Amino acid sequence: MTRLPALRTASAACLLLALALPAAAQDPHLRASEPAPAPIASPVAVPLDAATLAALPRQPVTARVHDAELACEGIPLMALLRASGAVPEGALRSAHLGRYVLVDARDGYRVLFSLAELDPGTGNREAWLVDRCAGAALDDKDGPLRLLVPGDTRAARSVRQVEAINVVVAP
Ligand SMILES: Nc1nc2c(c(=O)[nH]1)N[C@H]1C(S)=C(S)[C@@H](COP(=O)(O)O)O[C@H]1N2
Ligand SMILES: [Mo]
Repeated sequence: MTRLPALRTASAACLLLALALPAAAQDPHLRASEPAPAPIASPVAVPLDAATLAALPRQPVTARVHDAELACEGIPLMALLRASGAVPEGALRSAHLGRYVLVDARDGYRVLFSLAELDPGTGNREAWLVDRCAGAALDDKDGPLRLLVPGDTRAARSVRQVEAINVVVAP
């Protein structure tokens, strides 16, 4: 029975220690201050100037528009979004899943894509910004820039006369 007082002292010491320790040290899921995520600018205008586009790798792409098969060349939209800094490299974190890509045309036509839909690691829907089809630069009716979305059943999002592309945080 001589060990009892010692035990009592030990448990009192444990209790004191537990009270003294900050919550973060007891619970690995709690931190004293969680780093606040940087706010995402919105809208972010994607540059469409010739120098920006020329710096990106061009590839051939085909798409069916109505009954015609268009053979064009251009750059993957996602490569442009990343290179211009509008979209970060790597896996999309939660805040970016609430963003969309708005494409405006000179004739007032506009379409949008969710960023997650376009992301190769998520929806993986291919969209291309093209400037040449059938071996020639696009004319004023279609170009000088046009979107192609080869995987869409209907070509309604293959925007002609692309004037602006913005990445927007959904309200
Ligand atoms: N700027 C612009 N782009 C547009 C449209 C439009 O009205 N304006 N129509 C869309 C639709 S509904 C289709 S089916 C295709 C038609 O492409 P085409 O004109 O090359 O046949 O373009 C798409 N892109
Ligand atoms: Mo259409």
